[in-house]
Amino acid sequence: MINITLKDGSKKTFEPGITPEGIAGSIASGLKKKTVAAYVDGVVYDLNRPIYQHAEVDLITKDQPTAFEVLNHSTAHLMAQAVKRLYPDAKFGVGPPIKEGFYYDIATESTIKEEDLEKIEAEMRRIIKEQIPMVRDEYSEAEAKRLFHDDPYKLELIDELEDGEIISVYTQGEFVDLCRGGHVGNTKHIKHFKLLSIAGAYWRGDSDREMLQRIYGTSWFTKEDLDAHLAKLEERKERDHRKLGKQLRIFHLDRDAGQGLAMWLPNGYTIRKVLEDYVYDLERKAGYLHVSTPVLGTKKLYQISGHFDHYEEHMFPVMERDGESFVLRPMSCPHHMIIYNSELRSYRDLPIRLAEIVTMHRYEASGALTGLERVRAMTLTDSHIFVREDQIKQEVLAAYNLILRAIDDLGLKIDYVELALRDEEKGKFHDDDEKWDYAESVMKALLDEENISYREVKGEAAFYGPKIDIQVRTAMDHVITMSTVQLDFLLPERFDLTYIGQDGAKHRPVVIHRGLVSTWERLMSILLEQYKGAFPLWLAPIQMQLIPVNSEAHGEYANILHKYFIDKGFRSSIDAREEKLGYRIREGQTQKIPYQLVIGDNEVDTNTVTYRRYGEKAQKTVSLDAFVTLMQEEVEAKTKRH
Ligand code: TSB
Ligand code: ZN
Repeated sequence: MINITLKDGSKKTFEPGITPEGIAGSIASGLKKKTVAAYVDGVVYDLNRPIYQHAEVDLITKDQPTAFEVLNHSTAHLMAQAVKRLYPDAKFGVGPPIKEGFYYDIATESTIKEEDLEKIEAEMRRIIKEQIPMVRDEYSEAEAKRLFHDDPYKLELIDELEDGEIISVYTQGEFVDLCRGGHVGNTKHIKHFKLLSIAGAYWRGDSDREMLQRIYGTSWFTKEDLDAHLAKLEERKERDHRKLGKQLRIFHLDRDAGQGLAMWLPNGYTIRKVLEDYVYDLERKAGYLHVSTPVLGTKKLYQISGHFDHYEEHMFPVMERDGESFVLRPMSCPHHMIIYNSELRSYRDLPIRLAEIVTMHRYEASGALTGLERVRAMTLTDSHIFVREDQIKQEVLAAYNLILRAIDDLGLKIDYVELALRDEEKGKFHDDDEKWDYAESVMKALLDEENISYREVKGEAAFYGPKIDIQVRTAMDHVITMSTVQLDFLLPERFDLTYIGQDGAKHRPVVIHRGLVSTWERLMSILLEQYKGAFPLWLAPIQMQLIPVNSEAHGEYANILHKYFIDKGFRSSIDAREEKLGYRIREGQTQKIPYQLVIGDNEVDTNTVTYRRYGEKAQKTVSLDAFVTLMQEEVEAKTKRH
């Protein structure tokens, strides 16, 4: 007999070979139904894996996160078996559970298409009905290699296992797979699943190796959970800025133009221009001085700054001409340091707040590129603020508050504030411990004093200093940085920045790097997702659309109105096509235009406008003047609607 100690400390004895399922069943039939697997001495055991030794057993029930992983991993195997039946030449890469489901990488001569997923699902349902057990066996390395002799992927994985590691192989009917395990024991336990999509994925994530076909899916314990998850995915897709950006003609990406090199379409550029004017004005009023510097700089400039020591992997390679070396800048700080140094500065001049809307280029791995959210060419609402030590606190706070003001005007929701610190990773950060400790302690003290709640994250700092990052959550549930305030004692030294103090001697200023509302690219992705494309009036690329009911009878008045609105500074458009009224209205709505003005006899006769606000049902008729005032007030109020 073996002694099993359960989580609550109770002990039971069983015949050797008892399974987690057997243990659960010996306690209560309800528990048996809920149990999916178990930790046996800390190792995840399949529901049907026999236990032969005295052990501590912690049953994994459906309500635990690990249970979801076990179920999804099992469903990946189920899918692989179905794929193998349908595509006998299929070989398999890796098939792990992921946050919301699973995937499996597949190599086959056939191209699996989106519409084939249903066929695979049907085969999976057949296998479930066959109630096939998932049986675990242990192999030596030599045996495992013999078993998988014609499967290069599995052989590579076996080669990478630590010496002496137990190699487990699962047999599921005619299907055999190398796997660490944690399975639900029998295909009959899988019920509510869906295959979602198919994408290309390099073997081992290495772009020099072959491309496999990756099928994503998700699997749940109840139909309600599955349905709720699918509804969430649907809503997420509707909110995804890549979809909205196409639908609303905001930006365009093209392989020939280059990955991650986005082009702004007329609608997108209109918004960008409004934002640029807004930021310029906001900063000017807050005492910032605007400058403009080139996208190209010498290699030397970035050697002085330390970018070549700590940031080279994010930079495009050096270009040579006439014996000189240049780089596309990944940041503007070095240029701003040089501008600071171009004049003699006195303590009375500080703080000096240099601001620039900076176009810069960064090498981001192609797999990381995401629509406008993560790109390779980007334009940042940047600033470098040069301060005396005694001004650090007030200027970091002023920068932070200006950021909050902009976020409020834009009507955006933030997820949390992060304090990004360095960690031990060599090479990623400059190595002056004293400077680091001081800069980090200044930032912490400041946040604490101001009662700003934040999460500390190690390893996410800039190479030159700690950052306060304002984080937002994307439709795809990624957390990304929007705004940032960074404290830097390094670059002032690297560029030998000085000012003349009250004492007549030279002193070193401190630099605060600040990104106001991210890059236009990332900001646009955030705006699109948070507004689901229905921009507030001040940002909307087209603010009003005039629709004459009949172009002959009402076209002229519509044209007069259109010109009048344009003159008043509004972005008006007119749709006088010979299409049905209802069709034109619906099309305007898919473009999420804030105001639609339908112009018929009544409007022409009484010099009025009849409008409908996007998202509202009722139409209103008002005088032209009243309408203009309403529009002006709404633009003025930005996102603070009355
Ligand atoms: C604030 N030198 C500082 C600057 O003075 C700097 O460049 N900081 S940064 O590296 O954190 O980048 C600033 C902001 O650019 C980030 O907070 C983020 O919002 C945005 N950003 C960074 N990388 C990308 C990218 N690949 N695509 C789009 N936006 C990006
Ligand atoms: Zn900077």
